[in-house]
Amino acid sequence: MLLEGKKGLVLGVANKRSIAWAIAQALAREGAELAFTYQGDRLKESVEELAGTLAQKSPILPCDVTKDEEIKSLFNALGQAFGALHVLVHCIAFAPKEELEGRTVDTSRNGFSIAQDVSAYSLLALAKGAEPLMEKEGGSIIALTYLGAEKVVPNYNVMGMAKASLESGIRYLAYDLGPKNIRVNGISAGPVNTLAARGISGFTDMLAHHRDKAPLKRNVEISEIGDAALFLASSLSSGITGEVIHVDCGYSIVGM
Ligand code: NAD
Ligand code: IMJ
Repeated sequence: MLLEGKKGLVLGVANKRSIAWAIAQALAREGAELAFTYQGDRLKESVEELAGTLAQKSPILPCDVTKDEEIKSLFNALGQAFGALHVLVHCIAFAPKEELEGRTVDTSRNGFSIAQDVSAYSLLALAKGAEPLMEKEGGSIIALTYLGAEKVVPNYNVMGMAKASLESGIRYLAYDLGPKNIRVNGISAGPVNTLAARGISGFTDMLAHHRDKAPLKRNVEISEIGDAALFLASSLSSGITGEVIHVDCGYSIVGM
């Protein structure tokens, strides 16, 4: 039991296909006690139903990351329910749909701002909220990112810039929070067929391309992302902070 006695917060569960849910299952398997957030009433029931399948009863709290007051009440409620926090998992990204097609040069100021706010600034705001609960016993913050931060991926567009900002944020947070024994790392996952991916035109072709080019000649399993998050959450990774680990069957190392 790698996470026996540890308390974690998982943000970004929408349904059973969510990467956040695969990570929650891996953490729970190793004994972590988990709390969940949902974005808006529309997703409340779905998160309650999934969390209900875990052995322990989980606090389930609303959190739209664009709302300062929801982040504040989240950590107030978590402080009362948990006392200390050891793990925070950020699986949140959003850009307006029209920005994820066509040319990046056509990105609107508002689309850029929303992508950065939801997908990158939110990590800073959540880390600040978690800090008083995490500094008690040390902790691990984990955020999900994508190759589009480093290389041009057609249609990823403004989300690529948001993920570049998120990855830089991981390093600056690691620097600030390291003295408090709070580690901050990222997982750069290969493409997975989730809600956030399914709407994208040509996604099935992208999965096939990824599978053919990746050294392991297959796509990543969602449980492999869960296991990597478990590693980063546990003391097995105690010397690692400010790092982004690729869990992509090796795709990102290939030049041609
Ligand atoms: P998903 O749709 O299941 O999860 C995205 C989550 O973001 C949803 O739960 C949604 O409610 C949440 N969200 C969006 N706006 C929010 C807001 N304002 N406040 C709070 N929550 C908000 O899809 P997913 O693929 O599991 O995405 C999780 C993370 O993984 C994202 O950061 C995504 O960029 C990243 N990622 C996904 C892939 C992929 O191929 N699916 C690959 C690499 C990285
Ligand atoms: C998303 C767009 C374009 C190409 C893409 C993706 N590829 C992958 C994704 C190749 C793997 C999925 N991904 C890594 C994401 O981070 C998705 C974020 C996202 C998805 C949507 C769809 C619905 C919507 N807004 C979104 N905002 C962010 O309206």
